[in-house]
Amino acid sequence: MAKQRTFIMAKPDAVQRNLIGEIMNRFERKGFHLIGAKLMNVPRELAEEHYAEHNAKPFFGELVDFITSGAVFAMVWEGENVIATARNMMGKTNPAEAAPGTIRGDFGISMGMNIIHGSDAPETAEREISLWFNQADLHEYEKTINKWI
Ligand code: DAT
Ligand code: MG
Repeated sequence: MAKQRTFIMAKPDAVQRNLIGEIMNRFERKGFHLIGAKLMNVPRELAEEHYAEHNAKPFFGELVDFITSGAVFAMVWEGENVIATARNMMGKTNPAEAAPGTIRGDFGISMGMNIIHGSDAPETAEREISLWFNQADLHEYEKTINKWI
């Protein structure tokens, strides 16, 4: 399995509820490698571009309102099969259906306030990473534990 990178975002509800550390802790303990991270308020155009696949859906306006309603914490994580594994760690989109032990299952409130975003496929990850991060803000560095994970 090849090493991948994925875009993960702690949504405004996660930031407001002091869950940034909890989320990062789960990815760190799982053995993933942090490549970039930033706290930011999201410009409306960026939120619309990020969620462009949903722009014809009835919830699109609400979704963009929510993502721009407070600061988010954007991250890029690297590791073996990280894209699909992160989606499993997040749990189903609807927190009511997300299994206990997943991030959304443990902390999510509703379909809107579901704590976290994660890229859903390699092409999406590439698109989202370049949409949210400048190359200069992505950092390659070695950890000596790498040979174990
Ligand atoms: P995911 O975030 O699991 O990739 P998605 O891409 O289908 O899910 O939808 C993006 C976000 O839009 C999702 O995290 C929450 C919101 N959303 C999705 N379906 C919705 C719905 N039926 N009503 C309200 N919000 C919805
Ligand atoms: Mg999605």
